[in-house]
Amino acid sequence: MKQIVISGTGLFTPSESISNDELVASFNEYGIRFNERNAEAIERGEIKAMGPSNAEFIEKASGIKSRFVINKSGIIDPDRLYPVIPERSDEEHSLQCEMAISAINEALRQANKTVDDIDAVIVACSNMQRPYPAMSIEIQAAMGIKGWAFDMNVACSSATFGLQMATDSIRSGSARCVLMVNPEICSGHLEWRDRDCHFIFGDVCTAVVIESAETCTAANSFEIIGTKLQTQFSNNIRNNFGFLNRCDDSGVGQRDKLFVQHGRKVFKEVCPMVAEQISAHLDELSVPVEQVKRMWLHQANLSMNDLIAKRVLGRDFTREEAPVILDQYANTSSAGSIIAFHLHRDDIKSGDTGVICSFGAGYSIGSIIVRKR
Ligand code: CO8
Repeated sequence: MKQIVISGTGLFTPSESISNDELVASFNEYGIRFNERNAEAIERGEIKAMGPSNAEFIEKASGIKSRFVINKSGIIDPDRLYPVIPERSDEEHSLQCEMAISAINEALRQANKTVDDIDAVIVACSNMQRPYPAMSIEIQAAMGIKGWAFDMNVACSSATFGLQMATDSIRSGSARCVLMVNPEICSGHLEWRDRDCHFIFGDVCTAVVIESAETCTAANSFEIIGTKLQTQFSNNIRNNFGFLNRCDDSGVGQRDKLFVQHGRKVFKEVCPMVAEQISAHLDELSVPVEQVKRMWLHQANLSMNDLIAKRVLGRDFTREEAPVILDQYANTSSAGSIIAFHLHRDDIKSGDTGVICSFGAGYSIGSIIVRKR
């Protein structure tokens, strides 16, 4: 079977970051103003008073200390609490395209490739900023790439599902070298006025070059020795925003049109599924767990990752074995495990094995077992 490799990765990080203290200060000010404005209705029991958020709770419950965002001023404006992102003309690059170009250029440099070597672009992320034309086709045109492109969405698991699509395409001969890109603008579909989730997400873009080992000239590359995907329907992470919204006026602008989750249930149900999938995947590939030197896990919650890593490895582990980026980046949906892989792989030795794994809404789980060449 054709050997497929990851030969480069790239990361675009927005210039603005919000600490938990800053986030909580503006949220609490919004809450005070909300409660004052609605004092009578709250008194009558018609509206629920907003409770305060707490920076200590956030770090303890999630491990998140800060998040990068495309626009900070709108999110921390206590009269607003959501980003200001001006619309652009159809002649300008869209925001997702702009983020992607920056990440792609770094990934191409690492892979020692030019745009002429690429013949497919997959944009895989939680939300496209428009339905069509596909974001991937705009990015393809902006980069001057020939061939084909398409968008796909499997929420937080989009990148690992995208990696399998890229691997399958190269193996079947429909592409030689694929760019898989994850431009996540989570700040646009997060309810920053809900204390249960206002701290969870950040914005970022990652890009990965996938190609056949025969064409690879990168200084460092990882062979993809196996990909495994799993989905199981759940309403515990849901967003009802969509093009049918305007067809029922009563639902427009309601809370369910942004990210909603039952965090505790997600935690309880998803952790065992993820650990079982990784263990089963290693077994299928006859890779003893002792050979796993690193787990680049989806970055949603520190306790979740610690639980999964401990279950898979069957022992206590060091931070180097399951690196954390969510402290600085928060949950960046599909990009999280790729950021971890991008930032924490230079010390991996030739022959060492690792696992890239994502999990999230759907439910969806993707594991990619890789070996340093
Ligand atoms: N400050 C103070 N108190 C708070 C806050 C806050 N900010 N938030 C909640 N509380 C309160 C709650 O109201 C609750 O109070 P009470 O007991 O009186 O009801 C108490 O603290 C405990 O709340 P929780 O039970 O919710 O707290 P947890 O310990 O469970 O922590 C977490 C909450 C961090 C959300 C945790 O449950 C978690 O991380 N779960 C897993 C989440 C996860 O992995 N989700 C994946 C979703 S991402 C995905 O799939 C992609 C979707 C697409 C991207 C969307 C982009 C926007």
